Amino acid sequence: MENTTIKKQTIFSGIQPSGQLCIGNYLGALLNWTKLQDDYNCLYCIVDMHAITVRQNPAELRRRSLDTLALYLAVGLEPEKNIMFIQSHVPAHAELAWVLGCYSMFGELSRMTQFKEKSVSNADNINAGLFTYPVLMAADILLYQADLVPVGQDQKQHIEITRDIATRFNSVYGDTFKTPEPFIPKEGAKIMSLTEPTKKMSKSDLSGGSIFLLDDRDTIIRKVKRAVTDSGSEVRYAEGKDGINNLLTIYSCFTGKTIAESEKEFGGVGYGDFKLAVGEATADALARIQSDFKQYLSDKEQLNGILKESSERAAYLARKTLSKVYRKVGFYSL
Ligand code: ATP
Ligand code: LTN
Repeated sequence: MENTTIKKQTIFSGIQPSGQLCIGNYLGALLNWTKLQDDYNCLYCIVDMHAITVRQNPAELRRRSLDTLALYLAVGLEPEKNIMFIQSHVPAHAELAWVLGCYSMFGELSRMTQFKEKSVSNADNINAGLFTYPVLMAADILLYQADLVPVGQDQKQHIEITRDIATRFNSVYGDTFKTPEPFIPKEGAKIMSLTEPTKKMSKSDLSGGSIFLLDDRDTIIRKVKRAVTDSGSEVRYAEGKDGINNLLTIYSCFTGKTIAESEKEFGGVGYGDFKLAVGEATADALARIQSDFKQYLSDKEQLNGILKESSERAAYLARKTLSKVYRKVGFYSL
């Protein structure tokens, strides 16, 4: 009989342990990761080296790295199906980043939106790491010959530059890297801040605009109640209604209903009652994640075991690509 076995494609993605994960990270990235784990070879990284492009408290960074793994597990990523590891545990990421830096152009890095935005929000620390951030991200992805990269909308530009770097390298040295595709959810790709609905929600915003995955029920309901909306009264998805559009998106992501169904459900209902429903749906969805998180976090030995085994598997795969790259660029080997 003909061999019909199809090799599974590879997925790589990562989240910075730069704060408590928020529902933007969950709906834009993590939720998709859980859906992909059965059909792909998946590597999910905790990118601590990216996190230090912004000043971090060392003790907190250490703690959050482990919290992030516990959250990966709590949202349903199974250790048997996914390689979940910490970036700094696999030195090949830094090693490939150096090489790729020599094939990345100053001009293209200067055009990155995230660099421009973070240069404004961290004006006192516009360091070289912030500038070369996309090069390290390209190394993360290209090391594993990833086919798909599930991320939120904001990372699309970084996947594009990854593709450009890969293509440039391949054109000089012959086929070396696979060029990856972004995988962005239809709904939830860009969850906006509750207090400034024209800005993306982010885990490092501590001003009340972000709902964190570990926020308790009352906090979630209070934050949604205070969410900025418009002066109208109709729960409808429309231009100029950024706040309501965002709440409708959050509601539909957490309940599995479409935007149209949600609009219908709240026809004739005031903003106050609608906000309460959004808060409750969010809190309900997060309650299970929170109780699983506590359980996973209480077993540090299990978490360390997962990290150790995963980083060994990742290092093995990464080394194969790195050796090929070193050979191609002409590094002498013993
Ligand atoms: P920071 O505030 O520290 O810059 P962040 O909240 O932007 O962090 P990242 O670690 O940069 O989070 O991103 C992790 C993943 O979450 C990425 O795939 C990113 O695209 C996605 N993501 C981040 N914010 C949102 C959002 N508001 N809506 C949808 N996806 C998001
Ligand atoms: N830059 C990403 C985090 C990240 C990443 C990656 C995502 C680092 N390396 C590789 C996908 C693939 C961000 O979300 N800010």
